[in-house]
Amino acid sequence: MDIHVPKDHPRYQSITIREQLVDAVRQMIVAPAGLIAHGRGEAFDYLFGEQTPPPTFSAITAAASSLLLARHPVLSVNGNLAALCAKDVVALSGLIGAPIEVNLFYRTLEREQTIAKVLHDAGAEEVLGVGEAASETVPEIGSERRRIDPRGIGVADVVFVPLEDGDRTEGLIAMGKTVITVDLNPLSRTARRASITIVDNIIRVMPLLLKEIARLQEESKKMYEKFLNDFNNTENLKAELRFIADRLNDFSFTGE
Ligand code: PTJ
Repeated sequence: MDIHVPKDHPRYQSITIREQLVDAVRQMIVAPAGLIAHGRGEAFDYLFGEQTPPPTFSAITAAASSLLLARHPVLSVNGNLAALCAKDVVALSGLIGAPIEVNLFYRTLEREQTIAKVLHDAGAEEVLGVGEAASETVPEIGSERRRIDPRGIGVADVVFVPLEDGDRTEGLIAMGKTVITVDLNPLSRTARRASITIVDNIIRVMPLLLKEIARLQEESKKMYEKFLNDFNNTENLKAELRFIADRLNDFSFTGE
């Protein structure tokens, strides 16, 4: 179904993104549950005023530093990320020399291949994790998401896994990997267990992260280490929650 949304509609971007995801479900890029996940994200985005919350900028700096310091950074891509940000994922991969790996919660070979095609069409030369290539497993995970590619997440020291589920975050952390996630929900298990959680909409995060990495490339390794040492994920999540609480408190007095 083609719907026409006027560009000056106050919810133009949000409606356009929804339509993009609905269309991606039809193409089997996004899992049906991906729409529910997106709706949950949208609810939190409302609480943040649909803008990058101030505490998130230090998480982006820490994430950029961690990716620049990594020996084997890997970008893990699921259906939602492929549907929303394929071009930016490919740009990030090129900027830091990180392989891209498809890793799905609702894993079928057909979806893996379809998502790999989306990434190839966006400019990716190689996409790991498809079919038999994902021959290793993350211990202690029951779902199909335990499968990883030995050339990708298997050897990674730092894994960028936006919109992730809690089990795999814990599994990757238990394997000794640094986990960078993006999650609009600062209360999720992923947000709390990850090494670095960027609390914001992935749509806004990718351009900000690309810009921050380009800026930091001028800096020294010592500076990256300093930015990382200065960052504390738990404290950052508390600051995100205080930001929401203050906003709601203001609304509760002014009503607007
Ligand atoms: O493509 P697959 O098969 O790997 O499945 C992907 C989903 C997202 C369906 C799967 O990983 C899943 O069920 O994830 P969860 O456990 O629902 O977690 C997704 C998290 O992403 C939730 O905490 C949402 O708040 C968050 N989220 C959703 N959309 C966005 C988001 N965070 C940032 N930006 C978004 N656009």
